[in-house]
Amino acid sequence: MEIAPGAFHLRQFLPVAAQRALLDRCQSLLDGDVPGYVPTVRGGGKMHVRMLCLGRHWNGQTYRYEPTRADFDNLRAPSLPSELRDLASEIATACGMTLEPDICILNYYDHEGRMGLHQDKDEGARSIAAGVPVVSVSLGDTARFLFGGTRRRDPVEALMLESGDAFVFGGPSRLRYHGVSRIVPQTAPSALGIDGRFNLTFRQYDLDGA
Ligand SMILES: O=C(O)CCC(=O)C(=O)O
Repeated sequence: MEIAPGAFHLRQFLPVAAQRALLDRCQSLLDGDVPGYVPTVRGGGKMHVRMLCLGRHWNGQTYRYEPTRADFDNLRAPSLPSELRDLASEIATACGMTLEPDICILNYYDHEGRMGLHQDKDEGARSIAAGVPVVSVSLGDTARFLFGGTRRRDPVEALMLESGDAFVFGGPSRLRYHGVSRIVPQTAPSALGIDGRFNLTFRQYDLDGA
């Protein structure tokens, strides 16, 4: 469903078996050799998610992408697995857009998890200017997702993102503010056996090398 020009909510894009396989992948990545962590952002506040960046690391102090986790443990960001890359490209194509992702931010939200309204604007200038979409995939408990305009004060719509849903925002919607106001406990499909929620957001930093 197109909810604004360039913004699409694809309900139940992933069947439960595919959600299960992706969930296993997310859990092993988050608890892997380069584990997820709770970033401290500028000003000293802690985020309300456990985060792991693949492909490039997003530094919560500088708000820039970099190869290693200079704001945490200096470990190199794990590479972005090809099957995750392919999934994100497939979702973008389903919305009539093109994405060759080189970054994925994997977030785990417990029942207290949330994320304030923000724009995704730290990717390469050419990629943003071209409106290359951000593709998001949700697994586990439902999230109340906020989607606003390109100015912080613009009205905000609340959408419930359920397990298996994809959300895509590109073109004129690429710089819309968005966030997660709450997680709805015990709403994950029982077959997943998960408490809380994973979200993967795929982005393309490099467009023709910039
Ligand atoms: O969890 C979500 O649905 C949104 C995540 C997000 O906004 C981000 O990673 O920038």
